[in-house]
Amino acid sequence: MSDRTLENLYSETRQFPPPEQLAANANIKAAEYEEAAADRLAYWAKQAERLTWAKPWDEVLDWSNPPFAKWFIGGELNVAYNCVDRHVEAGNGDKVAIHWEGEPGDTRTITYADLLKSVSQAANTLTELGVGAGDRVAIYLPMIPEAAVAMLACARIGATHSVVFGGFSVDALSTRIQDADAKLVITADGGYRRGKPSALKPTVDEAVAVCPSIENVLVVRRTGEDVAWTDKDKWWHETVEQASPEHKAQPFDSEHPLFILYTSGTTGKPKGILHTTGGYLTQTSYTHNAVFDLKPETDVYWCTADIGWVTGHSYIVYGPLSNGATQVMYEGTPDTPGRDRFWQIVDKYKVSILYTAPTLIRTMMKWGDDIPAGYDLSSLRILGSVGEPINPEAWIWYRKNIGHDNTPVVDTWWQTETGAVMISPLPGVTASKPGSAMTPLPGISADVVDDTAESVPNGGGGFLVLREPWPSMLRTIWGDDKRFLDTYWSRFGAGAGQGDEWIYFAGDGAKRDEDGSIWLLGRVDDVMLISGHNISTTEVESALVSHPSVAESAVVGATDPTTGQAIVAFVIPRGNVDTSGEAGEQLNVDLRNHVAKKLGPIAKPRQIMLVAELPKTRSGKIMRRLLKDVAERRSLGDVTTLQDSAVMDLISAGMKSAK
Ligand code: 6R9
Repeated sequence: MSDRTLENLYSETRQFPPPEQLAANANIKAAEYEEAAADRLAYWAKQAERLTWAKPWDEVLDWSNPPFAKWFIGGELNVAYNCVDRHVEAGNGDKVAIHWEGEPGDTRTITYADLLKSVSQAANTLTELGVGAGDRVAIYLPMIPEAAVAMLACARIGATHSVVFGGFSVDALSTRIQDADAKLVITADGGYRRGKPSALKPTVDEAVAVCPSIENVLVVRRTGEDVAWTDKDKWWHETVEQASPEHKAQPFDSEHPLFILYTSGTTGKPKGILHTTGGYLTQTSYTHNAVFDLKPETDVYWCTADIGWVTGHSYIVYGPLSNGATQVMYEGTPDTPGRDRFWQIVDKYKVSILYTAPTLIRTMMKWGDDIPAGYDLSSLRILGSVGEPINPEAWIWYRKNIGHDNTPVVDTWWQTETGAVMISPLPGVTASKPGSAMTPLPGISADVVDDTAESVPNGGGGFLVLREPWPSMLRTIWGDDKRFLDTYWSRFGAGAGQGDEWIYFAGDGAKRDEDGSIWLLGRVDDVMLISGHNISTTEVESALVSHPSVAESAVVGATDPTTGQAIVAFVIPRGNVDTSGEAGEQLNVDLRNHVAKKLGPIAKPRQIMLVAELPKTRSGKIMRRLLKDVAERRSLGDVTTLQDSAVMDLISAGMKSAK
């Protein structure tokens, strides 16, 4: 982004207050914003008391060596004890922790007592395999309960886990193992995806061959397919399931490393984001309770994320389990065996809180309203969204078709780096606007600034920053403090040699509307510069999605001789739309005019490509960088984090035939 500010072109006036009953019984009321503003650290200290500490902390925050924060200094706790043991000790051992649904339709019901047994057994096995506090363990598993068990077993013995998406390549897995110098890999023979077994073990075998730090490989049997076997391999069922179920959790220091999670970003090698113990668990537990208004006695919660994404860490494992929630965990894809799988699961388990991603919501829009309409979704009371800006039309569709038009939608902004939700409506307090993440949570200080770190006025756009440290913030990039400083702290404030305030640069564009609500506008790197105007990809995409024929879109700025860059849009039509011949050409014209009408002529796309799919990461984020390569007719850059590589071949072929 080259200019001082980002254009604000999209206007949205719809607003939805919380249902009365929900507001009256909400876990968090409006007064908490003031309470936190009056004394932020006291507020966080109060939230930390949600957890069971073996030793109380002496000081809430040590910010004496910024930007290296320490939270709850001197405190000690065990994360697994907090997520499992204490619920059993409180008499909730028989409560269901996980309703697991395998893709082929097999199911498992896991109570907190079952979880305690498995986590203890796994902790004993890890110890026997020579893994101790501070050692790193790579986890490369499908969405099976053992993934959560493996993470908790590491936490229990103080080993630092590094979860890698099941299905990432040999190269992605081996570079992550090497960067963290991991001792053990926990994997499976495979998992089920799209109706077939999908092998994992061969990838691990190849990776381990180039990773001498790995001493053992623990293998869960999931698909039962044949696997090659080496002398490092141990079956999970022959070790963990035979181990003693007695294990006493030792407390660890509040700043003990809990996990590393790699984010790929747009350039350079993946960054190992490091999270620690007390602050991370405090904020994941607090936000899961506040943002989803969790009532652990009655709610059934379902987060559709993969465990390989930070959302799976914070909102499948640590947040919900620390709160004693009952949740659904699903192994497979949303279209197997049919496109109704999600709604069938919601209906079957009477899910009351659903947390998913805009990419899935837009896919469901594309598939058609009649699919969810065929199920009883009346159990749902709160809907969440995470991962990308949610276009206003997708937000409305979600609320109307999934949330029977009276369910709050919480659009939660956060990052791997922030560890937990930072900006979000509170479902019992906030009158939400479709497409806006609204305001920072109590205790969080977010701002939208221009390139001199001045707050933009209401109605203005710029960069999203965080002005105060928060409990679940990343502590550094694993093994690379300098890159930590350069990436997040050297853009603004003290880290950039200006003033003495340390300002965290999130890398996202944002605007603040006339009421002060925050709207996320996509990655700053993706902002388009059209005739001297900074235009966000998000606003143009939202304008396209507001056309009744469009389900999903991605726009990029492609080099243009007259305007510097011009907008090229890739559009997925809704299922019932005719795109053949003349109808397709007419749609193309209509869409370009529609955007110009909605946002002004400056935002009119130069070209629109109708496509069947868009390139996405495993966590469902659109990879605009690859579309830009196509739009500028270059060969494709790094495709290793792409969910489905065939998609790019189709799009490139379409572009070639498009003159
Ligand atoms: C949790 C997660 C972080 C980036 C972030 C932003 C985008 C996430 C969003 C959102 C708009 C939201 N993002 N949530 N943008 N509205 N509600 O996604 O972490 O995978 O590290 O990605 O995702 O661009 O900076 P991560």
